[in-house]
Amino acid sequence: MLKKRVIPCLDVKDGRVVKGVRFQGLRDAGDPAERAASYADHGADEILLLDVSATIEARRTRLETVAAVRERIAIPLVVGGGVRDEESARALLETGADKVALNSAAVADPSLVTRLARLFGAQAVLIAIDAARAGTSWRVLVRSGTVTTELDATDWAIECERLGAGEVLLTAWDRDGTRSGYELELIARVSSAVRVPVIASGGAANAHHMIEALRAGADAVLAASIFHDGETTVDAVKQELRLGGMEVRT
Ligand code: 0VR
Repeated sequence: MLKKRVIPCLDVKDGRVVKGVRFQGLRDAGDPAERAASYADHGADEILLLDVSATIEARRTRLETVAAVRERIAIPLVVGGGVRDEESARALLETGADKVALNSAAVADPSLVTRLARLFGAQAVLIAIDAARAGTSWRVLVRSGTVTTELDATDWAIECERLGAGEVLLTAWDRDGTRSGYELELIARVSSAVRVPVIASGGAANAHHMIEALRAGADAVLAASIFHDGETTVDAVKQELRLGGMEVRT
């Protein structure tokens, strides 16, 4: 049984960690390198750095953020936000990211998934799917949740696996920052539809929510709010996951 991963997420805007609800009302949540080092010291299995800066200029400075975080942690580092093409992906990987996460650019040009997987390996390419509930299914959102596409989230995950993505980062927009629990039905649908690992994201309030998401089929659980606000720590939730019968790395 593959060990389950706990992945703190650092949403970064203009070089600072931020956190909001449904991607809105972003408040300052500290320095990325300090946060990453602390989470790694407390047993994080991986760190996701998600650049949510709007301006291209702010995005240029994010390589400094990636380098600063890279210096502080030895665990895998995933970087997403504004990955548009081979050049921007290569710049991130050369700066120290182990994997890149694609969202809007992949929706705009699905062949980019295949090109990056061929260049860097499937294991280095995540498809980040931000999904908003639409009746009994979920639609794919792009551009930081501001544009709803016609794409069904599960169909899109299947397509991206076919195109060569090595992992799915599945964020439930409705749940983001709400501490109301993960979107379990969405996780179950996507994780039963693809063979690649699925990272559940959005809504975690505690280890119980994480156990629910893992039992629904996720291979890893991502959280931001509860870690940034100090409500719990990575090692505390991993201890509870173990007690809940989950295989986690020590
Ligand atoms: P919580 O654990 O509920 O705080 O959320 C985890 C995860 O959903 C968020 O850290 C992250 O995916 C939110 N994403 C975006 C964004 C945040 C601000 C602006 C844009 C985006 O485009 O994903």
